[in-house]
Amino acid sequence: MIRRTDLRGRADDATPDYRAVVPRAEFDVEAALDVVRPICDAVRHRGVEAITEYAARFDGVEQTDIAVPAEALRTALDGLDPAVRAGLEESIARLRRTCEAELEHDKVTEVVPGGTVTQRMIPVERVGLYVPGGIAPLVSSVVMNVVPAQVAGVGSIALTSSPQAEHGGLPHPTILAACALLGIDEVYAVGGAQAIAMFAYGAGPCRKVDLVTGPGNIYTVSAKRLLKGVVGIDSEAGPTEIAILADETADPAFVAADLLSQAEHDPLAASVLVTTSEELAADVEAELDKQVSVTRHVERVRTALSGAQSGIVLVDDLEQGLAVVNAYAAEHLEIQTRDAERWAARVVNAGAIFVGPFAPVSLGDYAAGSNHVLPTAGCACHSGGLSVRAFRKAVHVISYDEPALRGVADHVVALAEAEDLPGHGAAIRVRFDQEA
Ligand code: HSO
Ligand code: ZN
Repeated sequence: MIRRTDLRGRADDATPDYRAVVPRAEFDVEAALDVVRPICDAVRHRGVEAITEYAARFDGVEQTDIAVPAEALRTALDGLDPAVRAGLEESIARLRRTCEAELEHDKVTEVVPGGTVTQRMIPVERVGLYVPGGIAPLVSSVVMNVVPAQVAGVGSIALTSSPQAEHGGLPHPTILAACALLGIDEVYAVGGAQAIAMFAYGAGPCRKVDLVTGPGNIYTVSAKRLLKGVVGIDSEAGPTEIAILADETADPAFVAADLLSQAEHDPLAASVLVTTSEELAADVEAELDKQVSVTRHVERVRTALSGAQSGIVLVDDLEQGLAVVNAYAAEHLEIQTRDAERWAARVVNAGAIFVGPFAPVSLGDYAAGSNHVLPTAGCACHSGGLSVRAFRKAVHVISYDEPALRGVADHVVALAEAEDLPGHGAAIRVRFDQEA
């Protein structure tokens, strides 16, 4: 069911290009741009009218209003299963703790006497949060988006999720209940690329936002790429990925269950095991067969595991394994090896790192206190996951008195001359020439 790649003996290649050989999804965001561009243009020019046309076409719902009424949010919370409510409350409390601890405070640096630069952390004023509702109603993504935005101090938070025909054209009731639990009252029943365009341009009752965050499918990821600049975006979070670096000490049942857990998201999900142990590889394959046969979303899981984006990669040793997982830059990376902490400390590219046999990705998906909105498709090379930082801007406030400016005036003038921008130098001189 899952393909194998054997990289043993390749570590001595001059500069092994593991990026080219690790399994990778054929997830062509650029190609999807052609689909997404007319949708975004239509929402820009025709607003709600275009959004409701797409809801009819893609979601099979006839909408009269895209805003979710307050009554529906209240009813959803009243009807929420108590066990799910308790789970959400625990998840919210844990994530809030981490977010509060990570809040950066303003930093004042006295560069010279009388000259200070303050890094002021200013919350983004208005954000639009996207919560996928298509394949599965990702209620936990409500928590992962809303909590950091709230802790960051964002004043205006709007949330959207796709309308569901079986729920009267509203998003899934558990998603609505989570919004109500978190005090979010501006909620829209809009999904896909049209939701990102609604946030970027504003449409009907939804005012334009400054920043859009949240995971999504190829169309929402593509719309985010297209509209970046019109609106701020977090990292591109597309179909999920798990990589596991394991040696012979790993438990094959744990490894297989974790690979399966992310394959369950999407036929395009990627599950990759990088291991030094041929025996573990064989045991994991056997476990996968066993576990897949009794899993609920068997077709989706099989498609994901047998796709080109998934696989078992055999390596000579953990040193080579580390090079492979760093090249892959997985959204989620588990380390199930001897001395797991030590290997984890040397990982440089991963959206989130899960250390040891008792920190599975599923824990992070719901209730570790970490965020599950993470960079995919190799974006972990340059970006981290969603956090309070994403919802704030670090703005420098510059304050110099006269002696402090005088002290650096000649340097500024010299640099301005070097750039052939004498007006810059003059703006310094004018302050002192008047004295002469
Ligand atoms: N693993 C997904 C998040 C998720 N899992 C939501 C379950 N619900 C991407 O990190
Ligand atoms: Zn998940």
